[in-house]
Amino acid sequence: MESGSRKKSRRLCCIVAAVVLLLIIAIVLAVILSPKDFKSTFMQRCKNFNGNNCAAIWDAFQKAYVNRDQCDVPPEAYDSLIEAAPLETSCNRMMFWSKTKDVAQDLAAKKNCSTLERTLLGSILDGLTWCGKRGSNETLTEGCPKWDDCVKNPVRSFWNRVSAAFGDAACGDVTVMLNASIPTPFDPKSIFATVEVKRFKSSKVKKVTVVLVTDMNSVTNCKNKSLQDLQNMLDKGIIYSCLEVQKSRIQECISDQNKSCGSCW
Ligand code: DVN
Repeated sequence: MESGSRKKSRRLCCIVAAVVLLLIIAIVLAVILSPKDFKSTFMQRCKNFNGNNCAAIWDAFQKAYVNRDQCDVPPEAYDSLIEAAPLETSCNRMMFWSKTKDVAQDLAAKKNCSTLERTLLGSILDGLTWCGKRGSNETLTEGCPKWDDCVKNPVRSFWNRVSAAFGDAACGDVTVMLNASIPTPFDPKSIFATVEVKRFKSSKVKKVTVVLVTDMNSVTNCKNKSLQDLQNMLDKGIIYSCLEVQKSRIQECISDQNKSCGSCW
């Protein structure tokens, strides 16, 4: 015969197990963003950023891909979105990156350098997936083409289009964070190479500084052939420099409140 106290402890542990199970289910459901949640996430992020004309920005955004073939959404489809939400940038603080997303975003979040993902459109859509389909006015978040499934998919075309606008806006001293742990830090197939650096004009961009992030896995340095290709691609008149910077040093700098972005190297 079970004593009263043992019965109580059994009941308690069942309640705790049920609560934990419910919590796990809630977290899993929250992670799988439904179309309705996609729009509410879009609007919430827009409002959190500055809250200006979010409804108009949403309308311009979904017009690019709704009721269209999922592999027939060119970057130009987002032109009216760029008009509705022009990229806000400031000279001498713009930071581009390639294969260094985490450290670049960490630095931009804590210091006064700005990446595309810190602009209104970049911050709203970073990390999200979306598409439409013929015959429907819905925004889908499941069953959408993956990045490499087709070039003109809604997500890839969005990033190509906003990256073009970010490259066009480049001005003053520009930084690009590249990865010394890969043999070709300046990847000719990357968005930075195919879209952004082509738009650096010597009338606006005075200097490009490559911050080559090094760590114990580094396989190359500033003498890398692909970095010479980058330098040769630049407009005449744009000063080029390359700095090899330990990842640990950047991470220390991120935690140092008094240092600004550019003083981390
Ligand atoms: O300068 C930056 C920034 O301004 C951005 O607009 O473009 C530049 C970064 O793009 P990139 O030069 O192509 O650098 P990456 O690191 O090769 O790719 C950047 C991002 O594009 C990746 O982080 C992927 O985004 P995700 O999934 O991490 O949110 C995406 N991407 C690129 N190639 C991909 C891919 N995603 C999936 N498969 C691929 N093959």
